[in-house]
Amino acid sequence: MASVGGLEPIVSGVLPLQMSAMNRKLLQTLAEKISKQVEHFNKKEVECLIREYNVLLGEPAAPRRAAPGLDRGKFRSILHNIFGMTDDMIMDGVFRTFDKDNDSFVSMKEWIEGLSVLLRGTLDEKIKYCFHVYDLNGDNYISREEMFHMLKNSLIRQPAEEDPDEGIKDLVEITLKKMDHDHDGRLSFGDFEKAVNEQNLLLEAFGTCLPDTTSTETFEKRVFREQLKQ
Ligand SMILES: [Ca+2]
Ligand SMILES: [Ca+2]
Repeated sequence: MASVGGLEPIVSGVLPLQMSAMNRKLLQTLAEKISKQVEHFNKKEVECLIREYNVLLGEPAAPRRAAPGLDRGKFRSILHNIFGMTDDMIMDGVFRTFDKDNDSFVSMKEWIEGLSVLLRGTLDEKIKYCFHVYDLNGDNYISREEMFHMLKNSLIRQPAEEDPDEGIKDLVEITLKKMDHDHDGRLSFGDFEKAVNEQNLLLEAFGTCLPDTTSTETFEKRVFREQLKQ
């Protein structure tokens, strides 16, 4: 079997073990239930995503006690290794956005819901997702300070620049001018939505939080390959 990005041998080795841990019938029932609640994936695809989730989750630390989900560290390494994300602040935002019930773990359902936006979301769904990632303190606004932190984090510093913070402050003001439609000095969801609809490139204005086409295709090809075989 050809190795896809070095992941194939690990996945093949773990999969039978995981399958015995979760009864096949149970898996199908669960996949059916989730596929009715989550957009963009059919039942077979949900089944593949559940298997992938179990592989990523790994062996439970205590026997017979299943982990409540992917913790922040595990989730961040997935974002980095599979979807090529590099920015810690943004990855924390993605974690917070996936973890809808805010229990510090990404559950199976939260994993599939999040991926439905990441891999196949409509523009509207992606606007909601990105806004949530960028609203670092969860107060429903992207503030000047939040923009400053994210832009500072994502920009490569020019060594010749005397005061790099000044350049970023300028960039924040330029961005606000472009996106702050109601002129209150911060971005509401309405501001963000309007700006991105007018200019789609602004969707990831404050840092990469969506996978590029290549990593999306690679992930789908690998994870859904079981389905293609059947
Ligand atoms: Ca959760
Ligand atoms: Ca905020």
